[in-house]
Amino acid sequence: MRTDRTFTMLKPDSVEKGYIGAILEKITGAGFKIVAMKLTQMTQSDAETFYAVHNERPFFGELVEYMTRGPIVAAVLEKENAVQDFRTLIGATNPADAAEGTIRKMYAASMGENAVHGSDSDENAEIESQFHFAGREIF
Ligand code: IDP
Ligand code: MG
Repeated sequence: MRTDRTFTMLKPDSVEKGYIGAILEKITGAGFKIVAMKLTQMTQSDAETFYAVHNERPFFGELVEYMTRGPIVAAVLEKENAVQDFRTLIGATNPADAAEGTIRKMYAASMGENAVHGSDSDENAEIESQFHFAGREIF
């Protein structure tokens, strides 16, 4: 299992607020190389599948509605120790708890609308990348 790739989404709130450029600048400035990227919109079924691990949680309906309400930027990122370093760069799930200078601290509004996704393991990075991209779209 490779350890130098992770998967991210700039969530609908980031796109709506015009933060795509600023967030990508933070990501590349932190040493991540973009090896796949697109603007896309998740369907209800896409979001239910992508977040299936959370389907028993009370916020699941809200999460699916949020993630499908507009376009997202999906991307695969490459860097040594990618998963862990990217989670550090984005900060805690709740922006109120996120460290100063992290993407969620800078750009997220709330626990629900928290600007950006980052895979939580090498295995999920691979699964999530393949969910959004064909092999020939990852460079
Ligand atoms: P993560 O994105 O930091 O890995 P997870 O616990 O995997 O956090 O939750 C997935 C997503 O579900 C979060 O990024 C956030 O958008 C949403 N979420 C998590 N907890 C809550 C909550 O308590 N209320 C509303 N939305 C939540
Ligand atoms: Mg998670």
